[in-house]
Amino acid sequence: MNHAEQVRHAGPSPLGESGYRTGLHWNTNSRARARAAEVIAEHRAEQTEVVRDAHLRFDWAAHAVRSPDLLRTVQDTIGGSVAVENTFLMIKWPGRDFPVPWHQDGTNPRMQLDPELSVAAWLAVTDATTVNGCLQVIPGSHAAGYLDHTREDSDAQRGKALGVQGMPDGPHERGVWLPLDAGQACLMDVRLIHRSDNNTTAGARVGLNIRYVAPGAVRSSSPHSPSLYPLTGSGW
Ligand SMILES: O=C(O)CCC(=O)C(=O)O
Repeated sequence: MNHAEQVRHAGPSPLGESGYRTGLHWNTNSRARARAAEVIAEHRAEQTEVVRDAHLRFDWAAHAVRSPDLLRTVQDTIGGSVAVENTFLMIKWPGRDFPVPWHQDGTNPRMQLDPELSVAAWLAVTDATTVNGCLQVIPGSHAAGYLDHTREDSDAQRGKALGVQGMPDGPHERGVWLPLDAGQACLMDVRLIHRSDNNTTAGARVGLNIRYVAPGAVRSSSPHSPSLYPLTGSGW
């Protein structure tokens, strides 16, 4: 997929005017915290910030992507046939400089997701607060469609998303914080502009990022299209 083949996809969101939904649960608070403690213990020595393919590596994450409240809402949003296109854990360690710039989950130089047929989820494994790096979103920002992003650089190798061009490095006047307790989740339109800040607390913050797709959602430049992990329905 070269630049000319990218589609802007401006327009309304299957998640309504705001382009996101909160109030979802993927686990109980205490079980989520127990999973977070395991993740933190495993990765503390290396201070790993991004753990890819969490749903293939951890049983708890494989269960999380199918958690009933979340999956039902995903199906209501993009239809009954749902697969996981991508997951990763993001760990923000105390004292590390690791802000995630304003970005959109549904586009990168290698692929683009159809926003009618895909949705992004962010699951709080620890509590996520305004001081440890919870998400900030710009409500309604999906409506302008996919925007130009900065070029890939060393940050991308580190696992960080590419930033939307022209956005500030920090908070935005229209930005809304989305603090979540461990065990809670939110869904976002894949065009919704969002970021997360540094963790300024003494404890690690852990979040599980998921991209869900329906059949036909992925446009890819790679001869090896992403391998999907079907959860429900047919057409895969
Ligand atoms: O986990 C985070 O802090 C945000 C990650 C995120 O939005 C992303 O990398 O797509």
